Amino acid sequence: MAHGTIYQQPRVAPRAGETIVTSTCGHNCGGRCVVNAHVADGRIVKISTDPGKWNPELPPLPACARGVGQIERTYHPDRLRYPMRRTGPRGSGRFERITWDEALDAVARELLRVRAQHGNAAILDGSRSGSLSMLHGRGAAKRFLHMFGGCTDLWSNMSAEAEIFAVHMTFGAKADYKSSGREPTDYVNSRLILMWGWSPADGTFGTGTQRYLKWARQKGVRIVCVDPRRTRTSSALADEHIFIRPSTDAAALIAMAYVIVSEGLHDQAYCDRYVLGFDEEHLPEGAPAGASYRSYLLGLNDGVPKTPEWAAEITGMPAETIRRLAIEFGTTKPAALQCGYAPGRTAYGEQFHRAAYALAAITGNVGIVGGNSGVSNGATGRAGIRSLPTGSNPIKARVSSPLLADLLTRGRAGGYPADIKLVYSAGGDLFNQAPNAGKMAASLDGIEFIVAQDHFLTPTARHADIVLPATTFWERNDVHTPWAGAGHYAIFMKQAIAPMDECRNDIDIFADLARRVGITGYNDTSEIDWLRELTKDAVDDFEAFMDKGVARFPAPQDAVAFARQIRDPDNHRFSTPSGKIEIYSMAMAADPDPYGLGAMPPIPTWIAPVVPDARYPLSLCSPKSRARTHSIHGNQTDLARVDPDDVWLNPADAKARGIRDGQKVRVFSAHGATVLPARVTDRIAPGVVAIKEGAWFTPGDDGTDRQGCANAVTADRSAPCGATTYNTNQVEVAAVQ
Ligand SMILES: Nc1nc2c(c(=O)[nH]1)N[C@H]1C(S)=C(S)[C@@H](COP(=O)(O)OP(=O)(O)OC[C@H]3O[C@@H](n4cnc5c(=O)[nH]c(N)nc54)[C@H](O)[C@@H]3O)O[C@H]1N2
Ligand SMILES: Nc1nc2c(c(=O)[nH]1)N[C@H]1C(S)=C(S)[C@@H](COP(=O)(O)OP(=O)(O)OC[C@H]3O[C@@H](n4cnc5c(=O)[nH]c(N)nc54)[C@H](O)[C@@H]3O)O[C@H]1N2
Ligand SMILES: [Mo]
Repeated sequence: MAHGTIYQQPRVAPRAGETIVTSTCGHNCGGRCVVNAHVADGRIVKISTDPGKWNPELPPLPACARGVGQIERTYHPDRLRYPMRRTGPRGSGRFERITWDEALDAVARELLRVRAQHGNAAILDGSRSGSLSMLHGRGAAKRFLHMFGGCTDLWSNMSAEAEIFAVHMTFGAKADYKSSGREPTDYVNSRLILMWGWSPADGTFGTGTQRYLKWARQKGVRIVCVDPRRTRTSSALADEHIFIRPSTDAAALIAMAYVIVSEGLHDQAYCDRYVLGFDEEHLPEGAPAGASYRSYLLGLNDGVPKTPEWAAEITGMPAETIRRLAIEFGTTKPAALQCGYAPGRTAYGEQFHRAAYALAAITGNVGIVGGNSGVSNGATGRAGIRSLPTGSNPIKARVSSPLLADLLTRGRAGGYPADIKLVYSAGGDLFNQAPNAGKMAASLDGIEFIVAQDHFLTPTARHADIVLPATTFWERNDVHTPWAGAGHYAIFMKQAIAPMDECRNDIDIFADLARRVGITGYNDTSEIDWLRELTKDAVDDFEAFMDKGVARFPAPQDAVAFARQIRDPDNHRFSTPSGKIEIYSMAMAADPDPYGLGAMPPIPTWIAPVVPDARYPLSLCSPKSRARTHSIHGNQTDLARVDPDDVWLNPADAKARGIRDGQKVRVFSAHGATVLPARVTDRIAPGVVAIKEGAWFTPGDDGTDRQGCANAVTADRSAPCGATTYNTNQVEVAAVQ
């Protein structure tokens, strides 16, 4: 395993009396930046970041407004400071202060009672991605619940399950989506970059990604963006922007493949050697005639050739644009398709990613310098750094994450594996971040006990019976690795201040609970010993790492994933059943419905995601806000100014509804409603609206949300692969009188 070189990134000079402590945001943000606390008299008085100059070999790791906003967050007047017990109805926000002993006794008692009366499956792990660092992350809750005998799990990844699934089916079981893309250092080697539903300048996707893209652009790489919104990334970098309706991307990619194949622009030699299922000559034994992708594209079975005209109807992209883009992608070598996760957070999200990888494969762009698989993560992975071991869950009750509201509403009567009686939420805000918040809030009557461990009285914590105040990352030591699996470095998150008031580390809270419920061996190791242990395969000089803050590891041998499989296929097979890139997935053919969530065809296929409904004519997408990491920072008025909440509406759609820019509007769907200002802009495609995800669900007496929470209107629907479907939702918008 590669060992690191320890660095101190450049720092802003401290003022007299200040010490500087290096850390990084522990939250589920796509960046992993240097965030320095200037500490004086035990208080963070300022946050600075890496002022280093651009150097592609040793890139600076500068923080954004959210990193700087950590000071407003840490000392926010609403911080939870002591344990509390609910005194009013659920959701009323009425609580009273209690002692840690009272709180932990109550939680332990309820855990034991629910386990005895209903079994472990009645306990739901509601923890999520609030903290993803190696020690004080989500693993603390999992480890506890697993040792307690297990719990029901929301198994699917809320961000990227469609990509995770599609990577496994296409590139093989051993391919990790985090390292199935390419290092940003390779962007400059492309001749064309096609950014598809990917805007790292809005939704950070690797620290420095935007800077590397700019570098590529300066070196003459052409950049085209396909997105329902003209994003900040697109405005800054793209030679061309193409609008598309959300949740229709597979159709556009399939039509591009049709053009490339019918014009003979595909790389037949590459397909013959590396690809399964492109044409009839390369199908596995037993596959029915006509099962190849080529046959599907040409409409040999269903009589529907997947022409640009066919896709134009579905996507709103002009047929001529699809044709031109396809020819450009098919004739420019190397060309890199860079996808975000968002188009996969749709009703058939797996088809989007599979169609994207297929396009990259038939043009011979997978595994070559300057090309890309379609995945926008890096090629590094975690460089051998591990997180707190959680053990495995003895209970096999698993539910697809977007179905949470339905699980809580219907339980076993609805075909789910359990009736949930207790929800343990440590570092998650699921009642806000999972879809259909209104249904969620209405589903809690049957739940006997909710524990929330957090920093604030979030929309989730408001519903809890017991609220426990946790430390923030400033109040403990930890280690973190890059979110996007690129850049081969790690940051030591050094403790800057003492725990605030009565706040405690999650792992210590669970250790106390473990003692109370009779678990032994939950944690016998000190914080620093854990961190030394978890990093030992990557970091030689742990003391220096603690002291200086950044460890850089050697770059992976190949900057582009799957380079070995392409260079030396005899010795390096893809880990698919056939050993090739599977446009035709043998695993999917053998088991089309592995999760009981709907059947999936073995080749990328367009499946219409919604039945048109005249009451809800607008397609909603809910991208990331620059002022938040999901719901985190949602209560910070200063930071909110960076990216105010609003609903983007095309001028034509606004005019048809008599809506002016800045006017308050009601956005509603079959599932609920929210109110927020309209932003009338030609930066969004006609027929599409966008609300930035993560605003705090704040329903009024009529159930209408007051603060622009996207999940007030989203459906609790799962894709067949388990993916969330935030970007497949139909709504209507009306002016508020
Ligand atoms: N500022 C900020 N950055 C973040 C996060 C955050 O909370 N805040 N969270 C991080 C996390 S956990 C994740 S998973 C990633 C998310 O990463 P992504 O999923 O890549 O990010 P999104 O912002 O959801 O969407 C990216 C772009 O896709 C567009 N889009 C939405 N729906 C569709 C569609 O159906 N088709 C097409 N073609 N485009 C579509 C949006 O307009 C947006 O510009 O971001 C990470 N970065
Ligand atoms: N409409 C819509 N909804 C979405 C998305 C979308 O695109 N559209 N994107 C989805 C995505 S990509 C994701 S990843 C999920 C994220 O969903 P979550 O992981 O539930 O969201 P966060 O808002 O990050 O919530 C984390 C909570 O953890 C708390 N927290 C942070 N650090 C700590 C800690 O150290 N200890 C404890 N105990 N608590 C801590 C925070 O205060 C916050 O309340 O949201 C999803 N929701
Ligand atoms: Mo995510």
